[in-house]
Parts: sequence; C-alpha cells; structure tokens
Amino acid sequence: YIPKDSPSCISSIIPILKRLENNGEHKALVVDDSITARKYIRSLLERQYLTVVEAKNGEQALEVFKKERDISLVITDYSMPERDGVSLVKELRKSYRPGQLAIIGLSASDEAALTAKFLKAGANDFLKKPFNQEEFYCRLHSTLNILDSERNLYKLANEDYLTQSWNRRYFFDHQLVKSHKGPRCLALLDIDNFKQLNDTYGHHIGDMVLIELANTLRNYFPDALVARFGGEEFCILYGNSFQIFSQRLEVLRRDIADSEFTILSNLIKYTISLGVVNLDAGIHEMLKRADACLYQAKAKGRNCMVS
Ligand code: GH3
Ligand code: MG
Ligand code: MG
Ligand code: MG
Repeated sequence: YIPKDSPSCISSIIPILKRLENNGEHKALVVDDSITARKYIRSLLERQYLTVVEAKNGEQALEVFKKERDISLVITDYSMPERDGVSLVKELRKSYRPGQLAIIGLSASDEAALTAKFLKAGANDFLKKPFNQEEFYCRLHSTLNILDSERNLYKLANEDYLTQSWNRRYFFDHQLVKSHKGPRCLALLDIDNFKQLNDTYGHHIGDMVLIELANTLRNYFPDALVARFGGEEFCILYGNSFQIFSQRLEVLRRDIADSEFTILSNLIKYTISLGVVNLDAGIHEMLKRADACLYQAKAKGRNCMVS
C-alpha cells in the first residue's frame, strides 16, 4: 500500500513505500459510537484514497459485512453499546483470516490489558486515543502492506499463473472437495491433440488457447469449482445434479467444437474430451474413475464425453 497523497508530516519519517503488484483500492469500515470520531477517522482514511463505510457499534458492523462484500480493513473502537470492539474482532475472525481482512483496534480506555485483548482476539494492531496522526498513518500503512503481501502470497499459492484458474492446491483445499455432504459431481476435461496445435501454431498460441479455454470454463460454470490440473487438463467440481451437469458439459463441448478463434491472425479450431463421474466416494477414487472415463473418450475418437 502506498499513500498517494501523503501529508507532509508523514513523508518526513516514512520513506517511499514499495508498491506491490496487486495493490488495489482498499475499502475500510470505521466502527465507533461517536460520530465525531467516525468523521475524523473517515477524513484521515479518505486522504489516503481509501473508500470508507461506517457503523456505530459492533452489531451494526456485522450487518454492514453482510451487505458490503469487499471490505479489507476494519478500524474499531472498543467501548460501544450492543457489541464492543473486541467481541466484534472475535466474531469477524471466525470468517476472515488476517490475510483477507486487516483490523485495527482503537480506544480511549485506560485499561492496561486492552492492547493484548485486541491482539489476542485477532486484531492486527491497536492505537490508543487520542492518537498522533503520524503514528496512525504509519500503522495504517504497515497493516495494509502486510495485507497486500498476504493476498499476493495467497494468489501465488492458489492460482495458476498462465490462466488465472485455481490450481491443484486450491482444489484439494476446498471445502466442497473435503466435504461429503450433498450432491457433487466432477469432470476431467482435456484438449484434444493439443501437442499438434502447439507444433502447428507455436507454444505462445497454445498458451492463448489455454487462457481462452479457462475463461470459457469460468463463464459456463460460474457456480462450479474450476481448476487447472496441469498441462491442458482442467477439473470441474459441481455441487448439484449430475444430470444438469452432464447436459451443461455437453453444451460446452459442442460450443467449443463449433467455435473458431482468431488468435494473432491464426484461425484456430479445437475440441475437448471429457470424463464425468458422480461423486459418491472419496475425491481420489472419483478422480481415478473420471480419468478412466476420459481415457475412454480419447479412445472413442475424442471430442466426446464419457460418464
Ligand atoms: P490427446 O488428444 O491425447 O490429449 O493429445 P494431446 O496432444 O493433447 O496430449 P499430449 O499429452 O500428448 O500433449 C499435451 C501437450 O500439452 C504437450 C505439452 O507441450 C502441452 N502443454 C502442456 N502445458 C502447456 C502450456 O502451459 N502451454 C502450452 N502451450 N502447451 C502446454
Ligand atoms: Mg466508544
Ligand atoms: Mg490433450
Ligand atoms: Mg493431457
């Protein structure tokens, strides 16, 4: 996180912070029962180009979280009616890892153990009111820098670099993969004769076909877990009826076979083969069966689905 418009007082002690690649805009939720305090903190944050929403106590803050999806920072007072700041932090940490949401506690209270209380509940930092503005900005920047780094790490660990699909690690970590509740079905999908496509048009065109296919899969299955398993093979995990899944996959297969893509002035056509199974056992067993189905689809002449 880099301050875009640092007040001069801060530039005196903070060297220019290195901007991270994926550093986006941050949305902050300011929680305080004092309207004066909220307005003041809002003005400090807005000076750093953060978007700000407000809540007047812990309960209201949780309500705001149900509506606003992309809050990345919470700055909360301690003493508030209905739900205090420490209780709010504990509640938020049940759903949000420190790598997803940064929290800074604030309080005018003289209670000696309050800093520890906030930190143990899961806050990233704490400031005593009234605070020095320069210190506020220092702590804000270091908290947001850590958040940006953690988000970056998460992306590096869980996303496929080329296609920006989820990778194998994310797939096997996913609750839908681990859980055995409810209907689940799974498809393994592989591009046909991809080696030949690479040989004919070049590896860079092959890469663009993979990116195009990943986008198509996300568009056709926004409600499923799509992961690149390796090479030109993707896995789709769907938490609903097998029949609907098969129908939708068949539409996908036909649409891809009927499409022509112009990539860097090359007219590209390709097909996919699919192995589909209903998940009634452990994930590894189902992957094995889906792989066997995919193998059969290839043996049958490709551009088809076997379940
Ligand atoms: P089949 O129809 O039996 O699946 O044949 P195929 O040629 O698609 O399968 P094969 O396993 O023989 O070849 C897969 C090719 O995918 C070989 C490899 O170079 C290519 N490949 C794997 N990863 C990438 C990648 O990230 N980019 C590109 N361009 N090619 C890749
Ligand atoms: Mg208060
Ligand atoms: Mg292939
Ligand atoms: Mg393959």
